[in-house]
Amino acid sequence: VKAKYLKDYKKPAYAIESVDLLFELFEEETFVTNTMQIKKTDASVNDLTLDAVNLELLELSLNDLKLQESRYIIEEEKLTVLNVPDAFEIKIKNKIYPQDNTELEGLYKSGDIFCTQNEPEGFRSITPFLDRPDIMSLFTTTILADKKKYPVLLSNGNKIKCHEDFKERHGVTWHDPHPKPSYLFALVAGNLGSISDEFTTIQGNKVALNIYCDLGNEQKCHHAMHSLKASMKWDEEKYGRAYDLDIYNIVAVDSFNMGAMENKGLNIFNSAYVLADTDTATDANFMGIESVIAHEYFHNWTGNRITCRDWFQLTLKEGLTVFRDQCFSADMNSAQVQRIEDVKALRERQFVEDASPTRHPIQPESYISMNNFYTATVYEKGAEVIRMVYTLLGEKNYRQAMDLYFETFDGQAVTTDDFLWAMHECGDFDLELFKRWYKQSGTPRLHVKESFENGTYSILLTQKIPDDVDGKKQKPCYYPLKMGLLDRDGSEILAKTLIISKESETFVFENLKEKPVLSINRDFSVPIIVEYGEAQFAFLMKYDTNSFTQYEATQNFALRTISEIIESSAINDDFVDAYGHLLDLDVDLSYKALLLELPSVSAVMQLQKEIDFDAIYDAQDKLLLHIAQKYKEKLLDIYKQNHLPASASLEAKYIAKRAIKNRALKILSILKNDEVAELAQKQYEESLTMTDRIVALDVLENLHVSYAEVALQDFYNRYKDETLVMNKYFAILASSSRYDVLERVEKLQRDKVYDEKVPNLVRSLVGSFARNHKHFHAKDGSGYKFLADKIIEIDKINPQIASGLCGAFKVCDKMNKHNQDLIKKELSRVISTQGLSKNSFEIIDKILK
Ligand code: B3K
Ligand code: ZN
Repeated sequence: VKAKYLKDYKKPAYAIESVDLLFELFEEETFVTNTMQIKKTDASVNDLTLDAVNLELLELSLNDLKLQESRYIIEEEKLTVLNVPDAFEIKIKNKIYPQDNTELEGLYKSGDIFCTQNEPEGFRSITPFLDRPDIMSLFTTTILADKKKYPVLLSNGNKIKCHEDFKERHGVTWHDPHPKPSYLFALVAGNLGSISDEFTTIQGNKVALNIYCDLGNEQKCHHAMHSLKASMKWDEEKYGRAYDLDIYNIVAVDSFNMGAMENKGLNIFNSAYVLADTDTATDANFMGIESVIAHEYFHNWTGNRITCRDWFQLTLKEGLTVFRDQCFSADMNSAQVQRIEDVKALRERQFVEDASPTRHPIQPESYISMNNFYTATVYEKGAEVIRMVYTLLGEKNYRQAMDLYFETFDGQAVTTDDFLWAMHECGDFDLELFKRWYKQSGTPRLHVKESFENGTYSILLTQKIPDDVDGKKQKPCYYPLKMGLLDRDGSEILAKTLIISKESETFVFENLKEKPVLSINRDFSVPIIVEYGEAQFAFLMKYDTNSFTQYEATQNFALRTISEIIESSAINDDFVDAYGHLLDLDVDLSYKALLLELPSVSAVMQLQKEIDFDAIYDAQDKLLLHIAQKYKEKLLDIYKQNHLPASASLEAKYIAKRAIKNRALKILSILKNDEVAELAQKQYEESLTMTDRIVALDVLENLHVSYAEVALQDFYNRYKDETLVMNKYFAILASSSRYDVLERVEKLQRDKVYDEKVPNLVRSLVGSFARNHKHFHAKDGSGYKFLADKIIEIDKINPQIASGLCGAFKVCDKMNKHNQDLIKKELSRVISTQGLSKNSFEIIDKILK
């Protein structure tokens, strides 16, 4: 297994100016004919080496002359044509088997639909090519297929021709006028339903919008369509970027390795991010669709028009596009809730990754399988880095800098340095120091020491930078730190953005009557961990004017309280009182629902040197029980006030009512009494939305065995034909706290709804179990053995999904010796499996090192 390194980047020696593709789709095989116009860009080279995986070559000709076997070499993953002229046409015909492709990369079948996934390196398994993002070409694509089975034939760009002159078969030719890298190529063929709409761009161009799905699901596409139009408008308003083709197609398929893909003019989506109605999708699902639709649309400018020079630059398009979709969602919904949700997700996934043996900078230096680097770090931490640029520049300069970036690099494949150059042209920050965010891994910490004397308040801020994954020292970071000072009455004295650039620095605030209260890292302006000396959490929970740090104070106080319970089993009454105050707050109810949420197991785990899941669960339950007992009446009131009148409306007001009511129900469920069980059961039966139904089901599953049995059976019967809903069913059962979870998960794998070839189902059953710390980390090693067996099995089907599951073992070196030994035993067994993919190998190898 060989690694690739950023430092080895070389410019390509050829340009592929145009590509003409012919796909002849049949049930047993597909023929691909690829005609390319190629020019040398480096006169010193003689041979042309194309990327080609599992190549079954049928014809090869150069300038219309068939090539003798002595003129080319086929090696593993390469086709080399010897002694090529300076400019030439090459024509390759080969055969592939999409119906047998379970890796879901390249051309494959999802049910009866032909579709593609080419980022980062899937195109090479379709046809030989210079399959790298800095090769940008004009694509023309003809698809020929059975007329009845595949009435819809799609590719990138505009439809330029229909071929109707044969009996059972037909064809369509598409041409994309924008040069693009091969990873953005897409093809779809199927018998699909669709909905259509139209958008007129700011320049007055009419764009036809189509969303395709399985027949019968058309009515579930409207929210996606609405989100698409909102995204198009937002990008015009906020970034001055309009869409650039006459048609925008989205296709929803059930078998997809990730969320969605931004192929030029033909996005392909995991159906979970397109299909929704209130009977089958939760409020969170609706929001998820809005944000993924926006994300893929925004890629048209940040990713497609300006793409990455090489895959080490992935965060250039992903960090930036995540930042853009986060801002979009903040504008569409509640900005304060969005910020907290984004930070929560970052800490749950990225902070854990950043503290593990697979940690890497947002711009990694090497990889074995690029597919392993579509990570929370490259995406979410990458987005935080862009957010810091935005904060450093301010809205106006940031917009100018983005304009400069688009003007300068449109149509090119560039680097993160190019991006930062444009930002720096329009802003004033230390470019070289800031670049460390791209090259260093691990979550920086900031220690705060306060002092007050004679009216002068000072804070000594000391950076603590973790070593990199190989134990090498790393340097202090440069960032904008938003902070504020409050006086003892809770009114704000000042709000400021400090620039942090040194390892240690003191900031002084003069002429103060009394020692102020510090509110630090407001809006989470920098992705770090703050280490407080004596913090005024209870005060900030009451008075902080910044909604993020108010939330943060609550989380920190709760974390401190849980840690104390773990140590001494005593519950801090100050926290419980402060929590009681939150219950009375008159604030936006979806924000309040977040304030009332106690820290997750993962959040507590991140504080422990040696993770003790049992102790965490016990302490959490103890605190929650105390709160539920003490505030039972208030919580019941909150529940009742927001439960009725019932509504399935998706207006923010009703989403908020559902959020706060369901938070109250979940907290109350720790009481494990009949009153709460009956509330949940009634909610299950009367629910008008999936949001209410699924929360009730989850509560029942963990609260009342016999009520749960009835509800689960009802749910199964009602939704067994809706795979997307069945994902939720599997997830609830696999995340359950009941003692026999593993047994039930094993049984569910044999359920006729379950299919190991469909990534969503594997993620919701096996993936959810792997996140069920209580049972996954069972002392007898049964959870580890189960997952290891699954990884071996699934690796043969779909290496990307298997290597994703390996991530559950990342916490290995933080576990006690007993569990560490059990994990290592299982991972050693997996890594020595014959034919293990490089995807799984790379992750396990890092964990075992
Ligand atoms: N760019 C794709 C991700 C491709 C993942 C390949 N394993 C989706 C996105 O980020 O929009
Ligand atoms: Zn993306």
